Amino acid sequence: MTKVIDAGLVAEQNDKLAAQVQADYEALGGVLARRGQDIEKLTALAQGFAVAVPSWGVGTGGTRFARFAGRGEPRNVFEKLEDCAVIHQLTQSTPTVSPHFPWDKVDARELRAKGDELGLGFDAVNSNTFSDAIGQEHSYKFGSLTANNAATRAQAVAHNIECIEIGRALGSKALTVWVGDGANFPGQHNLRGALERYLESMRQVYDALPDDWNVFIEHKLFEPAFYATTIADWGTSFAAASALGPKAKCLVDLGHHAPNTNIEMIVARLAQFGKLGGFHFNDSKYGDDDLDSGSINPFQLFLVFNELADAALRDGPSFNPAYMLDQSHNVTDPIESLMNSAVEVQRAYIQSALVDRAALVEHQTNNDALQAAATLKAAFRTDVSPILAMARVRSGGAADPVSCYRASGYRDRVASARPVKAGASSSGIV
Ligand code: RM4
Ligand code: MN
Ligand code: MN
Repeated sequence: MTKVIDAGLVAEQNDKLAAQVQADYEALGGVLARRGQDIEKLTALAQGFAVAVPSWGVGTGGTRFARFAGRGEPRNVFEKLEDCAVIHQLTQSTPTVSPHFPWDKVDARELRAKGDELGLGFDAVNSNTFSDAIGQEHSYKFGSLTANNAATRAQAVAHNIECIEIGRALGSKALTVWVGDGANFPGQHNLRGALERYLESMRQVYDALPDDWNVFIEHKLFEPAFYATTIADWGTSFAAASALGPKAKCLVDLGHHAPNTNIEMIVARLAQFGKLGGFHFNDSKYGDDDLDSGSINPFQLFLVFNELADAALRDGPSFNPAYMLDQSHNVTDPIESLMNSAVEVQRAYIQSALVDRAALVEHQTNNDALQAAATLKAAFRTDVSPILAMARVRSGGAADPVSCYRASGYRDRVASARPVKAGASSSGIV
């Protein structure tokens, strides 16, 4: 397996921090022992945690106003995988990549071989019928799976089925479908008719799923449809997933809700009814901001994981939602942002494991709202960084991923090896 960052450099960087990591770990171990918690178990949990990296996240994103290209951005999916391998090597928590088609379209066997070479697998494949690909016959300007034009719908269905085929070749087990379909004006289309067409199209995609596959339906409140988005909310997503059948589940992208929506409650509802397929983790202040996970509202991320911990206890191993990041980076080095985000999601996972569930149940039973809330806060306030650092070091990663990455000079190296492509896109997501 090719190591993208020199293993000697990682070991050297870790050595410099070893005494500090050990001291912090022992101190936290003492605090947790007084609370009756075994730090070793938590470290093992952290080592078992994994979240997929979005292939599109390692490029610089952009907005509809402009895209400011980053140095050494990957120019194709093979280079994207190399960047993803850096993230996994240093964090030891992102062993898979979630690819997007047609953006990442190449020979699937070559792509899988590149993944194997770098020690990376493939998570859910994402289809794209929200923009037109070069040479495509029918435009998605007025919709894809919901389009009025039957040939456009058929083309969108065929693309999703092709994504399943590529995913099979990559060893993936799920297809994520997000469509921007909707209306920008009242009256532009029939609200019910659009959803009927969506279901008819998705039925064909569903029927093409292998037995051991899932399709994840991703809802989003608005954008690019600013008046009415066909799959705008978890209710519509749930109705669609229920209508399609057991292989269809709902995907919660944390940025796809109105501000202040109680997302953890949506998570609890979907889990209760067996329809929680997975996540796109990110953070937001206003809309689909695609900011780094935990950068704006880490308490919300913790509360989401608190519901996941509860569902895992109730439902056992059958409860197994897919974890993916979905972010766009405009002002940071995407590798650094994705490493930080993986760590933040892992942090919320470990904090949720710290919740004293017996005490919480007792406070709930006694209607002791103050102590119930304090029980959650006690877990959230615990700085589990020493556990995360120790987990990384034990798994062969970096005690401090960002400083190790900077010390490696990877960005400078790829900046000279990957000169900016002439005519590279100047706006929008790449
Ligand atoms: C959408 C949605 C999808 C992602 C695209 C790039 O807003 O989050 O998951 O594939 O953006
Ligand atoms: Mn998403
Ligand atoms: Mn989004």
